[in-house]
Amino acid sequence: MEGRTPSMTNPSSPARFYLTTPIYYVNARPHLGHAYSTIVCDAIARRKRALGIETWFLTGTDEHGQKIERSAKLAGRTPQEFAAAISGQFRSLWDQLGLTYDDFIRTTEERHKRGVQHLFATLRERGFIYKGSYTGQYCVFDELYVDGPPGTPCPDCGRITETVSEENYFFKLSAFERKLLKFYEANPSFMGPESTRREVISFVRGGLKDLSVSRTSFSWGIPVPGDEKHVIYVWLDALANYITALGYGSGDAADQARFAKFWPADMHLIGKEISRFHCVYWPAFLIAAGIDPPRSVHANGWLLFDQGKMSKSRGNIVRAETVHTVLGSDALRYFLLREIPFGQDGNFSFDALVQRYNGDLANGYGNLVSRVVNMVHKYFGGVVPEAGAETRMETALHESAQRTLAEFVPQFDNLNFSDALKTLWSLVAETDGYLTANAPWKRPENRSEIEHAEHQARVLATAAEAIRIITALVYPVLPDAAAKVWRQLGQGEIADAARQSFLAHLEWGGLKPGTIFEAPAPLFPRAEKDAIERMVAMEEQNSQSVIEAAGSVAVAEPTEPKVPRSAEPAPAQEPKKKAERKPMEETEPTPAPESASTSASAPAAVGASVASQPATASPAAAPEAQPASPQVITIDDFAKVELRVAQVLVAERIPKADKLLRLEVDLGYERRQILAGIAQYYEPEKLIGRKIVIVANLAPRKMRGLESNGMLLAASLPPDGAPVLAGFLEDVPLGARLK
Ligand code: ME8
Repeated sequence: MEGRTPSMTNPSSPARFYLTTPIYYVNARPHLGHAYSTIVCDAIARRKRALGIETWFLTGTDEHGQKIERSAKLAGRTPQEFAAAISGQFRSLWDQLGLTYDDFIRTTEERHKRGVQHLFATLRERGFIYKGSYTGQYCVFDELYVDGPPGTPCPDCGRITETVSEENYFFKLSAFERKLLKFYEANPSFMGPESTRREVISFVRGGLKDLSVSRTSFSWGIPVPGDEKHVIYVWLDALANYITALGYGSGDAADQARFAKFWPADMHLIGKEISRFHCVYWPAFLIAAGIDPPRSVHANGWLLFDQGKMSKSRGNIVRAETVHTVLGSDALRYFLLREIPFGQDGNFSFDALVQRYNGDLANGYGNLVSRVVNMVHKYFGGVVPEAGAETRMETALHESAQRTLAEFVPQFDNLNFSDALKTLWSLVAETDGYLTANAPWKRPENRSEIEHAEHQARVLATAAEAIRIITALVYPVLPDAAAKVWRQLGQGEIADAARQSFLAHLEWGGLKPGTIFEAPAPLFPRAEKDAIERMVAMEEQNSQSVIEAAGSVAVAEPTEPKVPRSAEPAPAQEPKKKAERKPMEETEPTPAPESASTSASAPAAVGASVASQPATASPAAAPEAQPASPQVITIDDFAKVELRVAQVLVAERIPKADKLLRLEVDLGYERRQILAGIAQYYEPEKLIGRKIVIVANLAPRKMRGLESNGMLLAASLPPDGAPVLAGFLEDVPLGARLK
């Protein structure tokens, strides 16, 4: 099935749509950055399905490689256990947020392993993989080969690279330089945004070297078929998920049919930092294997928090669960899509989130729906009246709705979500203005009762129709709220409408007279000032908890309480940029808005902080038995021990001392020598660049004529006390004190 000749063209197929998120590393739990990419895909998938396009939306987790192997070791778990726990957290978060992925692939699954080995074997058979040797620098964090001498920092993350020297398999990437440039030229919409396109093209123009696609220095990966001491390079393994999930490499007829139907992918949505892998390596692998490249790769910008990319290693993360609990997942979706022009970096702050929520959702769309549904109930017993002939004002609103439709569709479909929502909210504002200008709740003295009833019918039926259009268009972004409004408008289940491709037939006039409205129900209870405080407190409390609830994987967290700075100070008053709220006309029957902080679904306020706890491992993670009668020390005794983070700069064996290594470590404020009895367990070159924990105030000692100024911290594993050095999942500054 993969033997088709690559067409090198970019035809779009309207009948089906295959889109994917990156598969996320399981070295750390999910945060808002991961949620962002997955939410964008969910919004696209929902719209495509509601247009009647057969859609396949894939997400999953990337579970192999040295980084995962090390994280698992630090947590005292096997890589399998560790990966399963974190992968489960991703999946359950996506379910909690109501994301409608069609498949969730884990790279540790058999179907994936089989497909990757098939791909590797195909590339080898076709002459694109050969054996050679590699000595050079490697960044374990980014799983990236880096040019330069030992000690070169990784160009992506700045961490010191490790020197690897291995016999490896190589992929002939150098053969693809011209082919790729021609491919990009022939397919101008292959990658976006423009900045990504320029960056990728200039990278390829700079020359492509053959790529090492196997490793022998660790084993947590997929073995090279027929040469099992090699594991396949984690990026070749990971990228292949997009085809193995469709059944590539399987002999099964149903799998083959699915692959033939959905490949090539219409869109790989990724974060901008992994464009090179997706726009250079991936199409090269595919073309080499005789498979069509994907139709497009689109990079989202970074979600920033505290001025930096939100990431576990910086420790500046916010969890999607927090926003979901306090404001609901629609609020999060709306904020991310409206606030950040797709493709650009954008700031996240609780303050901005609550402003958007109150301004656009509670006071905007939510208030408009509530006004109209209430008045249809009050004046027409909940039955949509006959609108009658349009006046100039109805024609204006009707034409605006048609203009909105015409503008929204290309904006959304070109991933310009922010402008699409801005366009739609102009119609929200216009409908609101139309209602206020026509004041159906007020009968002027010169208008008869019959005339007034006609006026009310025309205005309310027209406003309700505008709401129906708005709701249909916003459904991919606000699926929960749209479902509620659809019911209130007497349209039934929006999921059924989506299955019947309602977005393909959306036009003015669909709300029929005689339709029976359901009872009004609150959509977006106004967020009170404590909503921000609660979210900040939830994050603060979470950053201090040491045990991951979902997988009971022990992950040491920073011991300093982390209050996200940009959310500070939690405003004591209403958010500054409060959106205009229309004065409530005396007789307008709009119910008083509820407050988000008092809504039934919101939990009680969480305490602002919990006492700082020393990092402990779960029982399962502590392989050594507890001492029988632990000696108790006071906090003052503990405070005497100065534990600090240091980085290994030099590591070498000491002649005639087979257990000792001589290390030079950097504490940020000073460099010092330490002798450590770990030579039988650690290769010195593998320690260079590694961050460790040392006892910094230990009296100097002389060993073998050399002075040792400190001691390393390591777990001691039974039966023979093998040391495992203490380290961090997050990036921590040198010299940081452990308390
Ligand atoms: O790179 N802002 O996995 P990963 C926006 N396993 N998006 C963000 C983000 C942020 N602050 N943080 C993360 C990997 N993301 C590889 C991918 S694919 C074959 C293999 C999103 O866990 C963004 O989509 O580091 C980014 O590309 C992805 O998460 C990286 O996830």
